[in-house]
Amino acid sequence: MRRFAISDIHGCRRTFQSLLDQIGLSKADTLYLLGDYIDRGPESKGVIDLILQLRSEGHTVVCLRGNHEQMLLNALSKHGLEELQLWLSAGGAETIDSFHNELQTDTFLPRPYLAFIRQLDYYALSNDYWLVHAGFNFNKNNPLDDTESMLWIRNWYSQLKPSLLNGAVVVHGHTPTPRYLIEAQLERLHEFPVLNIDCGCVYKDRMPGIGFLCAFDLDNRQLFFVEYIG
Ligand SMILES: [Mn+2]
Repeated sequence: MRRFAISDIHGCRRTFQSLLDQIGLSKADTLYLLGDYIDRGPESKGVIDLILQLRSEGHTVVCLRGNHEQMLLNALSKHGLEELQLWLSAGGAETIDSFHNELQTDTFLPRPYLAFIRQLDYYALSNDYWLVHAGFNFNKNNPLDDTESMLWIRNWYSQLKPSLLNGAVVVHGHTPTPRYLIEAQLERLHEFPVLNIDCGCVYKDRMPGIGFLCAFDLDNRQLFFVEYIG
């Protein structure tokens, strides 16, 4: 029985599948997905299909909310042109493409996909880990009160208050980080209990060291990487 975390899949279904094959995910394992399933990459619909398929096969998959899922919900609920444009320009156009002509006039996305996105949690606590998309706002007395920061925050490490964690480690994504820096973070978890597992899968070739989807084995404290395969 192992626990894994993966973040920022961004429509890269084939890479996601390949990473699941590499870790040999079993039904006894728990898979934590830290948000940003959709946008930018080629198969946003396919990523959600794969998650729903894993669940229907009996896998335990805990899915958290990313800022990209929130942007989609904002575009739908606020009916503002600005919200819609913001989402489309942040990769939402590719998500719409992935649904081809399956968009619906009453719900926009077919119901199972919309229901999946609406039920996403902001964070998960699992024994010795705090799991979240972007990070936590440690300027709050209780960082677990600030859901907006959980989706969007960057550059928060200097505000970290390890005493609030009670020995837990924060695992997050959201900010693309070169593979060697992720590996370096793992090496010094005992002194700085935070690990960013977003290796910029969908941004391959934009920056050296990124373009990998990363899985973290929470129990064995081991990292797995698969290079973006389209
Ligand atoms: Mn994000």
